[in-house]
Amino acid sequence: MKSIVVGTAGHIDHGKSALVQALTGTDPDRLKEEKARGITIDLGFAHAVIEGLAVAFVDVPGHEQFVKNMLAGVGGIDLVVLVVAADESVMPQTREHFDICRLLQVPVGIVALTKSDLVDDETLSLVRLEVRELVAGSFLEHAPVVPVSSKTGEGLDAFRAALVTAAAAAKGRSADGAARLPIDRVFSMKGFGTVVTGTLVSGTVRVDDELMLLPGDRRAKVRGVQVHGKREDAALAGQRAAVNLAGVDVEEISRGQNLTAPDAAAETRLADAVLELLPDANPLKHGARVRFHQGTAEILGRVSIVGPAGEGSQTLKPGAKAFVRLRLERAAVLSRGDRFILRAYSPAITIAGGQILDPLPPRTAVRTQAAVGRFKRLDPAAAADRVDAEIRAVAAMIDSAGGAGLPVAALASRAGVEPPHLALRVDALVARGLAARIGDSLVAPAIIGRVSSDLVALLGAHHAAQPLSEGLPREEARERVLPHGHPALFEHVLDELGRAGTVGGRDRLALATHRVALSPEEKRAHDALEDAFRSAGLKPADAAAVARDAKVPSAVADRVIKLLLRQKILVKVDVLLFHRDALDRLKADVTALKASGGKDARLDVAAFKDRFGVSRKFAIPLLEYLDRERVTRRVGEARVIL
Ligand SMILES: Nc1nc2c(ncn2[C@@H]2O[C@H](COP(=O)(O)OP(=O)(O)OP(=O)(O)O)[C@@H](O)[C@H]2O)c(=O)[nH]1
Ligand SMILES: [Mg+2]
Repeated sequence: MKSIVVGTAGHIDHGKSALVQALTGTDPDRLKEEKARGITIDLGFAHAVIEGLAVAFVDVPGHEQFVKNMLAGVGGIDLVVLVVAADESVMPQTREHFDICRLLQVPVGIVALTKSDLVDDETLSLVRLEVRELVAGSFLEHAPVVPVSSKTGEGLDAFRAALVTAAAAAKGRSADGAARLPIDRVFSMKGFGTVVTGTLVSGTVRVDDELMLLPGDRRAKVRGVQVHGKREDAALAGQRAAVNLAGVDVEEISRGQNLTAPDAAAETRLADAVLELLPDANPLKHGARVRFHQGTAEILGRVSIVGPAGEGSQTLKPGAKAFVRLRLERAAVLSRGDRFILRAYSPAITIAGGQILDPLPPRTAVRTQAAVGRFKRLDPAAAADRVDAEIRAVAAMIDSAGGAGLPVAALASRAGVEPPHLALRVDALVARGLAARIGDSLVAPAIIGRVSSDLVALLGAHHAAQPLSEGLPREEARERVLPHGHPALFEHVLDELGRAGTVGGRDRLALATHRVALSPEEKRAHDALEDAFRSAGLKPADAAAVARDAKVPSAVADRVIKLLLRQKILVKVDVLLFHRDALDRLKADVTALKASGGKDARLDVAAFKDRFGVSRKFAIPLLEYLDRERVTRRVGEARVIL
């Protein structure tokens, strides 16, 4: 059965609740205070099946003090019934509620001229005219205007027929999206525990799902689901659902929070958006404090107008559209594409509405021309279609992510891409040259090019400054060209440069063209020192003495010895330096001892001293070296040859 969520809207006392009751048999006013005062205060809910269509009604209060409750109800509706009492016609909250629905882009609606039993035909025609004037040029321009009396029942059949026809035009919500349910009520039910209700604006909620409560980052498991008062295995987008949760107490949840799939939306206090100021609102100043309404949440915040500071840029004119950055005083749960309403801080009247462009924007300045450029890329109004809009926006997010990259998961939570489309969008971004996939992230090709050329320049500079060094330590190179970047990006760039034959090396990176360049003096020192150490064998030479004998200045000797060590021609054992060949021979000789000495070949310090002609002072570090090299293993005072 097709189902739809229908919201009422309209001025106080115009007959919204009475109409819902007439259609469903349920009085949506459930609070004691509502009964006593004869008005709706908070949201009311009722449902009915009308000509095979399952209709869930969200009845809202008309009182100007309770517009915030109205806003909590209207967020997820598919169709609005704008209620205008025939005996009063269009009143202030008729306009305000209508503006809100228009700004939230409620797709379709119908107008009910209620209390038709109280007026004559002439008055009815007059009210009709006033309504037509109000809705001219809007989504309700061609909406049916149906006179009804909840008292006599007159017009109700025509109203039901109009509702079913209009519902056919309401586009369904996507059950493929990530599950998101802005919570409008929380209560505890005996025998069940915590229950939250709300309109499932996208995705599917199934029994046993592990979901998140945001803000707050709490996990909750779905124990049961009810739709229209019946137990179900799942609730789908576009349905009102009651969800029984395990693992959370009622006290921990409140209206305004969201029940979502992991990665469905971002928890954020900063959001970039496009805003439309109502024609009859006051001018909106840069930095103005406002009430931000999204889903079922109301959060105080400030609005920054985007663009270079200049004449007129400090204030937004009534009726104007602008890019803005919202700075919220508490966390909201947002994704790209979410619609929201702004009300003035005081008096609390509706002044604007808009759409989120980026719920996790980079913390860069917004009063610049560069910021305007970024917003234009995020703005769906500039795109050919929805797919194009998503790709342009994600590309802008990738660019501003720089070397850190944009995690693929952010395409869903931040860019609002539906999970089944993630892989397609990634492919399209790569195919269009807008992104490269690096591990779990997307990185702008320009960044890869930048890191690559920075690394080549850095290595060039290093070789020029230190011609004796074979290269720059890998970690140091990464720190210098990509301090906060994605680690896989550096490896990717190195791979590319390696494959192209530009850069080589493992622990130390060098340009392929680099050769350790020795000056004639260094070359002479290199040969002299190497010869001296080679002929010293296992009697380690004193570096300073060798340098002195070869007439090499000590600064040059230091440099050249470091080079010999890096080249692994010299090896440091403890504080002693040996030529590599001497140590290799030692290892071979000790191993050969085993061949001649049988299975249980042992070597003690005294035997070692005799055999290799070294003093005790050098024997011990050398034996320990052999242990480390796994040629021998120490057993008590002796060594077993392995
Ligand atoms: N004569 C007549 N009275 C009606 C009709 N519909 C509603 N009323 C009366 O109008 C009053 C207000 O009706 P509600 O349905 O509570 O109005 P509402 O729009 O829900 O008001 P709020 O929720 O407070 O904004 C009640 O006394 C109803 O009995 C109607 O069709 N004919
Ligand atoms: Mg009411």
